[in-house]
Amino acid sequence: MSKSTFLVACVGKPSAGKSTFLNAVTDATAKMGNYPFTTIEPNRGVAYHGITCPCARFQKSTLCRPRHGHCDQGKRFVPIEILDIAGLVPGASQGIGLGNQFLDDLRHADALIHVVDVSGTTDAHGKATVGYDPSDDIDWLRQEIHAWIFHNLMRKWPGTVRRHLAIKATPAETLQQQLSGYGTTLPVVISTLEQAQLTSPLDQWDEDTVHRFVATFLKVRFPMVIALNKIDSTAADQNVSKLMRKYPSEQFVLTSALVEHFLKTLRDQGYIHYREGEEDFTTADDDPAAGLKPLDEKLKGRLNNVRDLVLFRYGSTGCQDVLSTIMDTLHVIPVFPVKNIRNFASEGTPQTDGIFRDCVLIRSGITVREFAWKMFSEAGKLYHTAETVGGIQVSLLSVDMFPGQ
Ligand SMILES: Nc1nc2c(ncn2[C@@H]2O[C@H](COP(=O)(O)OP(=O)(O)OP(=O)(O)O)[C@@H](O)[C@H]2O)c(=O)[nH]1
Ligand SMILES: [Mg+2]
Repeated sequence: MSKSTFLVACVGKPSAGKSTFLNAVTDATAKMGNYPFTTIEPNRGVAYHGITCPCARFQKSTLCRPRHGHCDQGKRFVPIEILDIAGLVPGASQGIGLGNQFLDDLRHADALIHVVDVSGTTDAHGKATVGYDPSDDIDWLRQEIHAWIFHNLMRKWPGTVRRHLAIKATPAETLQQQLSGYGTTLPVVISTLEQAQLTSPLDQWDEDTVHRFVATFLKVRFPMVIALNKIDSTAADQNVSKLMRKYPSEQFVLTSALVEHFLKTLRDQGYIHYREGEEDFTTADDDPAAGLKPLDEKLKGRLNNVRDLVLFRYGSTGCQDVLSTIMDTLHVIPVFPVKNIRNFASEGTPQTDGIFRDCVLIRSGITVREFAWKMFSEAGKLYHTAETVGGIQVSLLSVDMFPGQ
């Protein structure tokens, strides 16, 4: 995947279902297991976000040839990279469990999915139990990510402040430099300072001020959607209501990663017709002419349970909804960088090689400079060699520039 691919990382305690979720929404085949720390090395997979491609409105669909993903007559499927990391436990930022090196895997994520096990069958360390109340999991996980960033900042704080005073930098410039390892740009730091209402000089900041900064930075830099997973289990309803009452302003999506993965597997084996995110599937019994393999009694029973416990009750397995919720709440927009604004060809390739070859998903409100930074070597160059149209330097071609798109 290129550096500019939108990256979403799954976080959560061991056995919450992060790897199952990854396998459910991508073609990855990550190891899944009902014991803690099944995943040690991060797993990656590619999911697709469906958007309208501008090739359709210019009646040029036959020329559209995406470099990544694909375009089906104007319906474009843009790749999103999903990262699944090792489970985090309380104290992870201080090295407990498998330690804090795994937090480093999150540094370049554009957004996080916190996979929470609402079945109550695994404790905070991912060990099998009964009747566990998951309502504290959201707080402690956020605290661990907070502590990881806070400690990284505080370790170098005296030196940071000395240098800050010596070179007379602005607080935003100094903090951006300290946070550059998290792919942080100056506008992100400025926005964090504004939202946290921090105006005092950096050399007057105490630990509480740094905590306030980090808490806001976390929200701005690593926005999070929470997948309440294992809704197919018996205690799920009760725990879901508890969590929703406790956190009325969080973005929750109810999921059964296991069911989504199961349905995709049966589809690939020719037992059912099923499309990701749909509210039902078709079996040979439902439609004898569909060319599907017959089901034995055991499979029929399992599929009946899937309908009763998940699909009829919740409308879908929720896994695709997690991705669309991220795209909606972050106001992610597609941008199509082109070399030539008249024929939509790309840098370095003639129009005969196809048009609208690149599509980058970005959070709306991003500046051209930030975008060029995000694309770095690939589009940084495009940005500098952009066309002049009617006396105006046009750096980017974005769907936002097409009214009615
Ligand atoms: N009932 C049910 N079980 C699930 C669901 N998702 C995952 N599981 C089960 O939960 C267990 C843990 O799943 P994994 O995907 O390996 O969990 P993980 O979060 O990646 O765990 P670590 O790699 O140890 O951090 C497995 O036995 C899965 O089958 C679900 O939606 N419903
Ligand atoms: Mg795993």
